[in-house]
Amino acid sequence: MMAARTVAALSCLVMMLRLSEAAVYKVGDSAGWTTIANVDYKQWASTKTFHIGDTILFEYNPQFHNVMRVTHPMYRSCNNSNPISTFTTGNDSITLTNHGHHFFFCGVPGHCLAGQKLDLNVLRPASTTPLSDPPTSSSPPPLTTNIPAAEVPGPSPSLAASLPSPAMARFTAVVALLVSLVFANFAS
Ligand SMILES: [Cu+2]
Repeated sequence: MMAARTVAALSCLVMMLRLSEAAVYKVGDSAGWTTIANVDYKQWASTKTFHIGDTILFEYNPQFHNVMRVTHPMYRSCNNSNPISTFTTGNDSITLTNHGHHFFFCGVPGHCLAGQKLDLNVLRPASTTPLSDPPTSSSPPPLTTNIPAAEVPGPSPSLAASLPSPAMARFTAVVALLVSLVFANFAS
């Protein structure tokens, strides 16, 4: 009972930490990148808010599909003759590095026409997004992307030792929070 509450509190904390980091969106959610599930990728994209630094993940069987990034005219006409880039692993992570529309489709003949196409719009960085905010004294700056502190609940000593001081301060704050959480649970 107590353990379950602690676990719930910890997962809450991890989720809160992840909210401040770049998001990863699996295209099509559980259906993935496919033609058989009749996924409306336009609808899928419209339910998300994409920001620079977010990652989209295309999961599919590479025997049957691929991913091509294309221009808007190519997207509209399902023209696969000259893609900007092509991905074929079946597990393709693409980090969104610039704002505006990003056009993708499956380059296997007929699949784009069948609706396996994705147009997503990455929002222009606003002054309110944490990415462009200058660090303030009241809140520590967000962890840089090459430190996977939010991915592992208990960073190894070597990782902790290599953290720069702002990240170290944040790490210490998180540990303090964890300790207080555990104590709160045991006290109740
Ligand atoms: Cu396909």
